[in-house]
This record gives sequence, C-alpha cells and structure tokens, in this order.
Amino acid sequence: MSRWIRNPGLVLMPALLLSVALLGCSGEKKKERKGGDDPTKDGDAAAGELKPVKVGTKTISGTVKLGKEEPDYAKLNADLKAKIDAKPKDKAACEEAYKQTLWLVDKDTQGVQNVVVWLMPEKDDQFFDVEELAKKMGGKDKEVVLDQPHCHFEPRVLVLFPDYIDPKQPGTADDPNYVKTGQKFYAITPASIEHNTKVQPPQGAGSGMSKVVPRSTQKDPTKGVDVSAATGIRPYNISKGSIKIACDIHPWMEGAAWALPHPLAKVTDKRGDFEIKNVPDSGKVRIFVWHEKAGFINEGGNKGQLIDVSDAKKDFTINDVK
Ligand SMILES: [Cu+2]
Repeated sequence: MSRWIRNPGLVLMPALLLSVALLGCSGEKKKERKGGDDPTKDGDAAAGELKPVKVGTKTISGTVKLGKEEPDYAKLNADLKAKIDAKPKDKAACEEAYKQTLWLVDKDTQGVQNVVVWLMPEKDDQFFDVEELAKKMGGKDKEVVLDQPHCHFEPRVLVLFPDYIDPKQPGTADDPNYVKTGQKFYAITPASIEHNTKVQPPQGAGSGMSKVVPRSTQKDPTKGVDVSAATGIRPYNISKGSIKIACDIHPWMEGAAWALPHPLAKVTDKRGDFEIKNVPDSGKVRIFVWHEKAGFINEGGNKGQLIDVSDAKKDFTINDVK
C-alpha cells in the first residue's frame, strides 16, 4: 500500500514516467506501446492492482509502556497554565485543563494512554478486505465524537475508519477505490465556552476545517459540527503524518487523529493496553505504534514493523519521550 506507507513508489513514479516518455520518443519502441499515451494502460495494468488479504479471527494485544525516561510533567503543566492564564475570559471554565494531557501515564504500571496502534498488510500492493466488517459496523463505531469539556479534547487522540477499499474493484496502491463506511465524526461542545475547532488533514486526507461548534452534547452529537462532512476526511498516505486537531480560541488545545481504510486499529486505554481483533488467520502483517509526542515507536518507523500474526502478544516501550 505504497499510497499510505512507502515512499519508494512515489520516488520511482517520476522516473518510470520519464522512461515511458523517453521510450515514446523513439520510433522503434512505439510499436510496443499499443496501449496509447496513457502510461497506466501500458503493459500489464492488472499487475498494479491491489490484492486482498482476508481478515480473520485472530487477536493481537499488548501494552505500551514508558521506559526509564520520564516526560517533564512539571514543565508541561507550567506551560499549559501560562497559556490558559493568558486568556482571562475563559480562565475559570478552563481551570480543569491545567493538568497536561499530552502524556497520560498510569502511575503503577507506566502504561501510556492515547497511543495509536494499527496494522497493515505485509506488502504495499495488498489491502485488508474489510467489506463485511464495514457492513456490520454499527453503534459507537459508526459515530466518533470529539468532546471539548473544560477546554481540552476528549478523547485527545482518535482513529477513524471513514472508507474501506472496494474488494470488487480495489484499484492500485497509488489510487485505491474507496467506499464510504458511513462513519460520522462529530465535534461537540457541552460547555458554555465557545470553541472554534480546527481540523487539519495532511495532503490527500481531505480539506481543512475551522468552525465554531454549536452547543451540543453526547446525547445528540448531530447538533455539533459534522467534521466528516466538513472535511471529507479519508484514508491517506500515512507518511504525511497525523491529522491535527486544534482550537483557534484556546491555543493549548491539541489533538490528533489517523484515518485508516480498515478497523484493525486501537487507541491505548488508561493502562496502555490495546487489543486488535479481526487479524488475518495466517501470514505476516505490519504493526504501527504512534504517540503524539514520541512519534512512531515501532521498528521501521512509518513503514511499520513486520510481525507474524501468531505473535498474539506485542508489548512496546517508549524510550524516547522527545
Ligand atoms: Cu477551544
């Protein structure tokens, strides 16, 4: 899935196009290019087509913990307090945000919350066939809500599943055919404080949004802002980084999201635990483990770490808090 993961495809593409163009200039080679001037029709088009990987019944779970190095909590809290105190208008309502939420670490176990863990197939030209899962999706999976109580984002880190790849016509790694899952992503604000929520998807992931959120609650998030409609967020080349979430009015409010073409992903809970279901029954997958501040902590960075699906338990340690 070079579109999301790997750069070599992107780097090679101009070179390929150039060589095709050069071949096109030479008379004797022209005969081999019966497909016309469209380089994608040249040669074996099916070779570039994404290949399905069946999802299965395996589970991969684990815990993400902090290593020996500790974040400077005192400084994070002090910086936050200084920023909040500089906004006297909302100060009283925002005091609950004094406690930093960038590093949420369980005191007893050192488990780290808000780490995004997800899987991708072993190879770039493969995709998880999750059509059945997408069709069965319901309840809270169909609705992702970003709450903004007391001038912070709750949850601060999210994973979205806005589209899946059409198994009947998957397209290529550089241009997959997506089908909407129908998942909705809302921003709400129950407090009496005004928020101007800003969502900045990286290139290829949708358009940016900056909107005042009408008063709304978990009971009826549709009264808030429909971020999915406003941004058209979709899966993208993950080498571009996370989708950034912020608030224009309260500059200390920060959050992040990833949009993936499948639901084999989790955000770690308060104890740093994650559990990913529907893992393929055999073979290898790549695992990605990302923290807002520490970045990718898996081996291989944004290209993922190859693991066997029989590796049912995978723990990770954050050794560099940056
Ligand atoms: Cu705000």
